[in-house]
Amino acid sequence: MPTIAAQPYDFTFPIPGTALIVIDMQRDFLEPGGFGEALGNDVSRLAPAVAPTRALLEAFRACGLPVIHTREAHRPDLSDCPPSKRARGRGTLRIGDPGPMGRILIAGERGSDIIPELAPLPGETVIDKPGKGAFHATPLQEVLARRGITHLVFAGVTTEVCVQTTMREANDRGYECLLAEDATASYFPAFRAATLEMVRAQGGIVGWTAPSAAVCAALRA
Ligand code: TIU
Repeated sequence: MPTIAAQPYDFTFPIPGTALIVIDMQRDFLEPGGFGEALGNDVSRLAPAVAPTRALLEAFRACGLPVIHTREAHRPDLSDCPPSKRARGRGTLRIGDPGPMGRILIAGERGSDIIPELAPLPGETVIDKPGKGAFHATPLQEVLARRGITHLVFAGVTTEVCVQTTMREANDRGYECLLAEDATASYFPAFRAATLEMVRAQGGIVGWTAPSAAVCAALRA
């Protein structure tokens, strides 16, 4: 089985049996005029994760391994958005409000699209999720079970919100999880760094971390 020089120790993964999961690389988080900016964030902070995520996509696709994309996106009638979530943040625009890229964080709107550089290919699974974690109220677990996936490599945004929540959900469900260090970003660089530390502390209590280049090299070998 291929092995990645990871922290806190080597990560060995099966082929097949490993999937890439790209969390919420949407206009709403990475481009001006979306949810991230409405919450008061500098969205340019997420840009460094794009090229490493693209490299991972290409490496997984080249090996014929599954790629799963998620989008944080609500139904147009907001029936899957708890009022508590909509009220939170007190942003200039709230979930469901019309913005420059359509309604904020609503499925089917332009802002909800995955950015063009990381667009899903036909046949790749795209999961819309109403929560921060990708397992909550979605078919993700069935999708992984059907494909015999036991190991997950994570990329996406933001590190300490949707990526970490999903990784913790996956860890509790028995998946072996690795977070690609440079393929994830936060509006708060210190939170990204802290999340990487938290994941791999205590002998990998949530999982492993490694640079995307190490993941790609293991896949090429
Ligand atoms: N606000 C923030 O950092 N993140 C989110 O609201 N969602 C995701 O992380 N995708």
